[in-house]
Amino acid sequence: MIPVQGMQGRSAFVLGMGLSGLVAAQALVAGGANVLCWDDGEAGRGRAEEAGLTCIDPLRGGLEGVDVVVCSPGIPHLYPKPHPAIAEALRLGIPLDNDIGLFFRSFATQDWNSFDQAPKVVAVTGSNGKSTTSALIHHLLDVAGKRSQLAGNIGRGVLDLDSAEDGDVIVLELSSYQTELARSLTPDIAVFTNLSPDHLDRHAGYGGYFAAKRRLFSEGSPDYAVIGVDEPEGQYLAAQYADHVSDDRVIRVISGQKPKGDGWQVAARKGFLAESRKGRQAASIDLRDIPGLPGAHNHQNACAAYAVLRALNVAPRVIEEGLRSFTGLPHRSQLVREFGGVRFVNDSKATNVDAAAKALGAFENIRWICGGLQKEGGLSSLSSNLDNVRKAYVIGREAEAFAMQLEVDREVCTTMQAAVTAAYAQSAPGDVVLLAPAAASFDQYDSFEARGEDFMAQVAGLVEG
Ligand code: UMA
Repeated sequence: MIPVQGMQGRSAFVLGMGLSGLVAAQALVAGGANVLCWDDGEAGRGRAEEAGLTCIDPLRGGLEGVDVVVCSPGIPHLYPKPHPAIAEALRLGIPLDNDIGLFFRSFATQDWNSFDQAPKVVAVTGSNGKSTTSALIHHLLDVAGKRSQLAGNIGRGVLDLDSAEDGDVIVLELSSYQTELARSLTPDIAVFTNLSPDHLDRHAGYGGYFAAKRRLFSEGSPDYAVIGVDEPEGQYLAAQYADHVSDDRVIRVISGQKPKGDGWQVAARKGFLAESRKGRQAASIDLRDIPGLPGAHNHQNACAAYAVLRALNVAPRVIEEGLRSFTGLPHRSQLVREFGGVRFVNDSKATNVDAAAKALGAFENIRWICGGLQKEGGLSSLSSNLDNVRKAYVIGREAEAFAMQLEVDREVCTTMQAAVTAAYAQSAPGDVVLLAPAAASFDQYDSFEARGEDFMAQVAGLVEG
């Protein structure tokens, strides 16, 4: 745990006792703060009390005399409207922060004076590919023999990290909820993967969503900015950050095009990664047969992670070795099994149309398991991605209505078991049974993870039965 600095004898109120809030409260206590907490759920308050923390209702005097309110990322701090406790804190003029802000102010310690190499922080944001890129950077650092730790939106509160040792690299995945609120955001290397609409209600629209992510670059002026420039927002960010076209502090990540000009660039094109610097090709890697990184979207993730490692002076051949041994993350293009010449791939994390489209572009001869709780915007934008689909097997409580919108051969299965059984029974060697729902899981499951686990259990049942 990283004790929070600068709060000795001061008082903090932590809102939300989930993964980030609970450890933030404990880290504040470890730093000598007087801490009060709250969670709207009984289970959250129970967790706090079990950890020896004091819960008090913020709307019944709990915020009196408080120096800072630390808000968990899932709790709206501004849009669509502030949580009532935040509204009260704002009315009282109490500063707001989150665990990310506390982390950046507490990470460096006196011990660093004796280190040969100061620890560094790599922070990754963007709409898609954040988790894979962050996990891949962590893996590549490991292969390169550099000690690293991974936390943030990937499922571990940042203050839960161990204090850094000489030469450590910390890799943080940061969501827009987290970057928007942090009062301190000073990574050494900042990464922006790409931008597409998500969480718009929490940021009052697309501009607010981009502005939240942009703070990672504008607040702390990182030494290196690795920026996906496939969308105008990435191009704008790079152009704002760079002093001139060939400014080496910016590494541009490009998809589907060759690098152009003098700037430092890493491009993914036709399954190859190419690094170009000062107008010359510096390295090239064939990504096509790397099982842990299938598809153009994963090649973009590979380029971003490669760029970070290059900024840390790791040689291309060491990075290539690491890319080849990366096994991917659970529920994201995860190769579950190959059985009777048929591959089973779990991309349960494809909870929206954009992510499902990317998964559909990564494979051929697809038996596509899709459906669930549909998101805004319908499925029409998927129509250009259905060329590789042999047939869709639709799950979910509203499977029939979902299936009606698909312009492809389809079968209403409703349950995962029926879908996996039918897809396998109708498949031929070379086919891929792909779970990429293009919908949230909450109509049938507690989470996308539970849905992916069910898919894997049904596949195991087929193989064993
Ligand atoms: N709560 C309230 N009042 C509310 C809402 C929630 O009291 O109005 C309480 C809940 O009862 C619960 C706690 O707040 O006890 C949950 O807090 P939280 O939703 O902020 O979740 P944490 O468990 O702290 O997890 C958070 C991130 N969650 C969200 O951003 C929603 C996790 O990202 C992250 O891994 C974790 O911190 C550690 O940093 C998850 C996520 O879904 C994976 N992220 C979103 C995404 O990827 O799309 C952004």
